[in-house]
Amino acid sequence: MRVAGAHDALGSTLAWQAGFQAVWASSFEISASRCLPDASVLTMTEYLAAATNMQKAVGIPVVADVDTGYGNNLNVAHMVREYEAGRITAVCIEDKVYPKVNSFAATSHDLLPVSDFARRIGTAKAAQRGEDFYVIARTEALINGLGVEEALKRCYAYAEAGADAVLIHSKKKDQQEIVEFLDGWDGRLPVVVVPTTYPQWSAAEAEKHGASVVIYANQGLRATVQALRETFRTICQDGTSLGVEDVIAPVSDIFALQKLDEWLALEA
Ligand code: SPV
Ligand code: MG
Repeated sequence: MRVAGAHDALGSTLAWQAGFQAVWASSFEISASRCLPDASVLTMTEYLAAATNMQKAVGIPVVADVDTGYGNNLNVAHMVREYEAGRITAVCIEDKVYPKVNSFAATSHDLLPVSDFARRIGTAKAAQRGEDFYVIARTEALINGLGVEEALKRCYAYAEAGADAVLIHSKKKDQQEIVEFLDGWDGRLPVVVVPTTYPQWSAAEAEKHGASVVIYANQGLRATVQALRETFRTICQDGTSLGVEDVIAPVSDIFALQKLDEWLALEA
């Protein structure tokens, strides 16, 4: 399964139209859309509102990145109930200490003891009310430099605690430690990978090595930043939008994304 990161309904819709099978409600994207760091600054309510706006717009599942779960196990139970009530299909909780900072930030990434996070996963699973809600356990062991063995040990413990899938994250420039993880994994649960810093590793290769889900977590946001920057700079410099008209979407395209005809038909 291939998943694209987004932070709003528009990005989610474009990912869906492009053929992605799910949308990642990325904490990095959602916080960046407010020009705030991905550092547990926004509240659960704000992340939830973003995720539900995304889910309302698309016919594919939203997988919500819920960081560390926004506090202790009480917060995690509350979070699960709120996301489930918001019709979110899955949440992904990471084993870092709250407050967390984005995995690529040059700072410390302290982990909870494995038994504490396993209990947290158990709490999350016990809190869900229906059958169709999934909890992904994400280990930051490789981000913390603890190695593949520790990452495997943690993921087995999280599987034991009831996780529905595990996510293994790396900030290395190549996929080697992810491949080692996949080679060492016994396949008891699906594995999710996020090839941001090792883009040369294709989804097809990841799947061949046993990954079930590949998340392109932030490429949409980075494309948006680049496109807006170039467009605004050109218009500001030229004093006319003529130089960008051929490369920006026509207004009719925006009307189609808004489903304007369907809305107008309600009053026809
Ligand atoms: C996110 O997209 O918010 C993620 C993935 O958690 S990463 O930014 O790579 O940590
Ligand atoms: Mg995140």
